[in-house]
Amino acid sequence: MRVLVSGAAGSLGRVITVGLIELGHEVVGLDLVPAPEGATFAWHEADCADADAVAAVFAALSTGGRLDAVVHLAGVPEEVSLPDELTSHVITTAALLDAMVAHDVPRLVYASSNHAVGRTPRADGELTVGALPRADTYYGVAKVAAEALLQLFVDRHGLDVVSCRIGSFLEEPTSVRGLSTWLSHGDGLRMVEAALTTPAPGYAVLYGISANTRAWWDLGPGRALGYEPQDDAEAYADRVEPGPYDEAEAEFVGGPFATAQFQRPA
Ligand code: 15L
Repeated sequence: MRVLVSGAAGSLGRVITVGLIELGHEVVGLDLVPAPEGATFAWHEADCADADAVAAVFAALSTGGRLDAVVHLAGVPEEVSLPDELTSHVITTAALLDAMVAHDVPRLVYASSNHAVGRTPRADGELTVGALPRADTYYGVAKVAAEALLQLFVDRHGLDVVSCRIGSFLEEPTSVRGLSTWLSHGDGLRMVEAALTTPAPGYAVLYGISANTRAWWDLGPGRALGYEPQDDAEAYADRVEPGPYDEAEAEFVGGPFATAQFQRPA
């Protein structure tokens, strides 16, 4: 497949671009910043929040053959102001979707987040894709809105979209919560590859974590789309020290994002 990866220079992007190339896909990177040193694939520097800039990238790409999919990883990965969150996650998604419709690009894989449902109490039991939107931060609100926009474009234009509500994408888990929410680099790639290739998903949601012994999110929807995680955070449990916030972080799905330190005026 020929795949455009936004946020290609980010922590997810650096792993996913290289991994997709190793799997035999043709990757085009898109980011605000120049390609990392040594990158061997095509790269466009543009702000995904700038619809004209995104349209220009798609126009340039259309001369090089058909684009099969977009993997949208761009966006601030933390809590900032509400307007900045909406720009970073919703406006960027809109610009990419409009360009996809204009150029008949049929599929998008979205890096959504557990924080879209992060305010769900852990006491409610295992989190399934049926969980109602319940953001823990403005970051989470923006992810909810981006997911709604994606669903709208699936309904209006017949696109295929998989929203991956990612847990903690790290080389290894670093907290007690992470033993439940970890997504390994290898499984992150498996997740994106499944979301790119699963036949005709329409609009689908999965929880992006590894096969963690202590998981409290349902892996069934991902498995139904062909995502078979191979790693388990438990292998690192001995190295994870208990922290002062473990108890507070265990109350809600979103962990630290659901605690008072993140509360600020809108
Ligand atoms: C996310 O979505 C964030 O981008 C990241 O900073 C972590 O907070 C992660 O979720 C997590 O929940 O561990």
